[in-house]
Amino acid sequence: MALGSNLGNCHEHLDAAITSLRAIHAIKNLVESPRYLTDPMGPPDQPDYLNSVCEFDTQLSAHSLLDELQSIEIERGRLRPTDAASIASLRWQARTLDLDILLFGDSVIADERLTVPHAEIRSRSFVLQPLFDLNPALSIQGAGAVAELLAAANKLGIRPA
Ligand code: A4P
Ligand code: MG
Repeated sequence: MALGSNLGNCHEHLDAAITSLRAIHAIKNLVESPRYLTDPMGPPDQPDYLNSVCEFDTQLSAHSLLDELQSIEIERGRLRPTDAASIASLRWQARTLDLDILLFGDSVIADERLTVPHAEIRSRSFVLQPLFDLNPALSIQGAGAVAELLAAANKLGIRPA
């Protein structure tokens, strides 16, 4: 799972997300990667991001996990518009907390709510680096070894937080 924040007290948003995830009974053995400060991808007139990833065991389905992640985002003040115009204008804009499912075991999911593995996982060094930190031997279904993807990705703009 990926965590990202670039509005308000970013460490506090990530800490709160980790605490909320640990409080869910169906989530066990959660480990967070180191955190990184990263240049914003998307509109440049926004603060740098604080990014990390975490892994855990869960009995939740991927869709139930997404429900949990979205309610944690809303608890931390994330605006989630429902009309198409606002969704389009807020895409990749600054946010208090963004929680994405990167991988769900070896599952491949493609429906109207979920794309797993995450559609952008192979090119984003701000998720590849912390994934590599947690598990250097990790391989992504359909994309290959994280170590190789990271070597090929542009690592500019990523520094330890
Ligand atoms: N969705 C589909 N697949 C997934 C998944 N694997 N995990 C759907 C989570 N959600 C998934 O997401 C929009 C919809 O994607 C959800 O309703 C869900 O059903 P969202 O979180 O509401 O919107 P978003 O995050 O603004 O959109 P998007 O396009 O997913 O943005 P990204 O890809 O999350 O990028 N720069 C840096 N340095 N670090 C960042 O973390 N993040 C973003 C956001 C932009 N720039 C960044 C960073
Ligand atoms: Mg998201």
